[in-house]
Amino acid sequence: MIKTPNTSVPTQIRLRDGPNDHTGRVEVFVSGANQWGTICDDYWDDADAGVVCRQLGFYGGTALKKAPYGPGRSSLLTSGLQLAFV
Ligand SMILES: [Ca+2]
Repeated sequence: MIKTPNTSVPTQIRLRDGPNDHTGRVEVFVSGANQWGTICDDYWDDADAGVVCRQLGFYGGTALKKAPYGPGRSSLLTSGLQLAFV
């Protein structure tokens, strides 16, 4: 479950444009907009990365900032995302 500031909706997550299948830019599917969006790195930390990676079936994750795998093509940007396991 991903919590955004004002909604709490099941959604999809994927990694894009990384050097392997367990590294990349995090993108979330925003069902309201019906499109994939990228995550701004405000408040983005290892705790959030851990939630994303476990949701993708990995043991844990490390947060990288400053878009090392590019800004993505989507104009949809989710900012201030705080992730937690519920
Ligand atoms: Ca955080």
